[in-house]
Amino acid sequence: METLVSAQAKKLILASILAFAFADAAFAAVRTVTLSVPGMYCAVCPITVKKALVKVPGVSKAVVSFEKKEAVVTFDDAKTSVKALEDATFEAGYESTVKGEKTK
Ligand SMILES: [Cu+2]
Repeated sequence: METLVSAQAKKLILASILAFAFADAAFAAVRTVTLSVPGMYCAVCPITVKKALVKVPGVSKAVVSFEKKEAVVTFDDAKTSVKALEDATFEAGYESTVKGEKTK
């Protein structure tokens, strides 16, 4: 009796894990975030930042503005993360933080 219950419980747990994994995959999508990059001090800086960002696998677009001191990055949520984008600019010499996200 007890083993039957626990077997059913296991099945239920497994089912919910699977459901969660599928739901997660369905939500993985293309996202556009704006990173604040305050350390850019001349017209060449955005080029360096852009190069660093587009090198990240999953990034499809990076528009870097020196005037606004920000980078608008479009990326595939399943392949990369905001953290990876921040790390990429940091490694290029520019600290960045998320300013906002564009939602459709
Ligand atoms: Cu510069």
